[in-house]
Amino acid sequence: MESEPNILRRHDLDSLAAVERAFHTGPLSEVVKSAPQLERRKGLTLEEFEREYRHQMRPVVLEGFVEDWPSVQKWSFDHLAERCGSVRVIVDSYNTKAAREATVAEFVTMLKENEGDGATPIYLQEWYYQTTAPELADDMPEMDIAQYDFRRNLYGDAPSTNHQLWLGQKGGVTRLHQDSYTVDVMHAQIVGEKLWYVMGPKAELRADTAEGWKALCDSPDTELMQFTLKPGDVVYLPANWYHRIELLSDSIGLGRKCLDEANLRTHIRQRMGELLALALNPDEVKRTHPELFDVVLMRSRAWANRMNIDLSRLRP
Ligand SMILES: O=C(O)CCC(=O)C(=O)O
Repeated sequence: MESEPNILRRHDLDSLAAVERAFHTGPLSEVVKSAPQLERRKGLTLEEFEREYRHQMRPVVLEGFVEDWPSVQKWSFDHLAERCGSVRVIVDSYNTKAAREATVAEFVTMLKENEGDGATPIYLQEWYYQTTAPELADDMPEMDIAQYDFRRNLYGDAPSTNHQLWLGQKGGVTRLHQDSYTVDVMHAQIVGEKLWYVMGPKAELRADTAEGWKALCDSPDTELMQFTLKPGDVVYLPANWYHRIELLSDSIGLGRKCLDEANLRTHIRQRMGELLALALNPDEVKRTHPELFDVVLMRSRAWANRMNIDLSRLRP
């Protein structure tokens, strides 16, 4: 298997660490400080959103778009502990060494005990709350701008992984990545503030050297921008935009993914590609992506389930 030439797209731990390091030291760390702000629009109608942003594949922050959501009005960590304290979640799931299971109530206690200098921020990333705490959905009503999501046509109405809650402490970071399977990102900020850095889908890093980073910073294809997402704001990022997030305060956000029908073919090809690699080339996949193997297997099982595919049979 050939290695991916664009380091930004690699998933091995060394490449992920190199990219994260570049936000703290070297050419990129200087450039991000003065990166242009992503456009912000207030009072955008559905028609304007579709015409000026979605159909042009232009990212935008919709300021105050969900400011009247009950979650934005009343949620806090304590509120969630009272409401669904016994629900089990995986805390720090993006860090294989730190990942651990806890209840929501235990997680909130952990946050309170993890204060002070030198404490590593705790982050509950990608909580698929729809299966374990579906009642929370009432506080985050569906957005009209997300109705184009084609996943419902593909997978039906069963609770899916395209709504995720992200709860974490000031200083928490989600490293630079693109979302899998060519889905658009819509992220609503519920509590606190997050700083986002984004880069366009053509951003490319060929070498983890000062020259490599300088070339990335100088290229017009990189389209580096920043913005702060505040309670009630929603960001729309078309598929394949890179994003890195830093929590400026304790924060709760809702990640809402949307599959644009225009990306259907690519979406299916990527899902099938993953399945075929697992089925036909498992040893090599395990060798080249040890940290991803189990995740991909789990995702593929969930996908087969959603597609009503019975994995114990060869014929329908
Ligand atoms: O808020 C975060 O930390 C990450 C969110 C994200 O990557 C997403 O919604 O796609």
